[in-house]
Amino acid sequence: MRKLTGKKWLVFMLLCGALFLIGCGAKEAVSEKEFVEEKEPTKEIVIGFSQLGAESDWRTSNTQSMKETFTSKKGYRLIVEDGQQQQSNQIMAIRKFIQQEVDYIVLAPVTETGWDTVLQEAKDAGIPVIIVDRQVDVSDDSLFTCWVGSDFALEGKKAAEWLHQFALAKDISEQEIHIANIQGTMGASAQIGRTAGLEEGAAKYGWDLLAEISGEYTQAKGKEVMEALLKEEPQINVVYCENDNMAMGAVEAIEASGKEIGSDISKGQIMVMSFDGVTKNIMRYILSNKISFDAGCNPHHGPRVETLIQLLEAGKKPDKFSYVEERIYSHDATVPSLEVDGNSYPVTVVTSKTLEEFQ
Ligand code: GYE
Repeated sequence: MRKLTGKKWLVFMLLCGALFLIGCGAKEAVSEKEFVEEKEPTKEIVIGFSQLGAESDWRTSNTQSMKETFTSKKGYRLIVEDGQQQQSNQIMAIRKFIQQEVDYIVLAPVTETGWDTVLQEAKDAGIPVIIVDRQVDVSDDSLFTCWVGSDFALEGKKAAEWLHQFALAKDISEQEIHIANIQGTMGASAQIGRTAGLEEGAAKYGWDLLAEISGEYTQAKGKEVMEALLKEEPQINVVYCENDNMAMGAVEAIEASGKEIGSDISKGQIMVMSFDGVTKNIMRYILSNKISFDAGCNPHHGPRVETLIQLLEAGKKPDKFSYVEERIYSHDATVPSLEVDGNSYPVTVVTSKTLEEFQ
């Protein structure tokens, strides 16, 4: 190699210095980029939601609440699968979520039993499962992480207690009460709890519980069942519907039959009782006494599920069961409040003002 001398040496040194400075600058630019990347939310949370169906207004609000909560803006990816009221569809959806390696599975189960195998598969895959709305009846509680929803047995007890208090206040003897129960999907927690409340009340107070038939939580089926009941059991004076869509169907059938709807059962009216109280439309039914009593059932579980997921993300252990608070609605103030299991529950009388709270 030739030796560098004089001017050439100086040029060489200046070049080295310049390269060194460029090098530093480049290094600084890289570390700045790394810093920015570190600060951005890196992990998208993928949630597979197996919704049981789209059978009612309650269900529509429930799905909407999940969609509104788990947005991409907040770093979530929500995959919704509609089970169309078939457990087999829900089992397929859960298996698909496992294959997709989602971070969480949220399950709104159609019925309580039959989940052991597929939940074991999710557990083996290490995916936490959050149950929402209805419950699962599994041999091992560790097959799901936690549950959030309503106390359906309490809702049923509230309805029965209201009917008892109403009859007392109106001087109607318990034996004069002839009830038809339009039940929800058989084996669903909401059906089991609400039916239990009514049956307990009938046994305790001596009501005539004429018929119990499932209307599968839909308006069409509720109407069909009511049409048949009106022919078979003409003495019915109370219809206990286990959700509002079936109640709307029953109302249609009663109106078409020429019978009168209302709470004056001693004057031959048929009184409709129901559950959910989610929409403005239903509040109108209560206002006009087409539905005289409605045990509210809260469908807005999205933010509750988010809280549970955030707790799990933070490495914390949420409560296994979280129950939601709910209201009671009535057409009038005959029964201003209810006592159930030692607790007192106020009854909201629906007015045009109440309507403003609903969509
Ligand atoms: O009452 C009914 C829906 O499980 C609480 O399911 C839910 C019930 C709700 O179809 O409208």
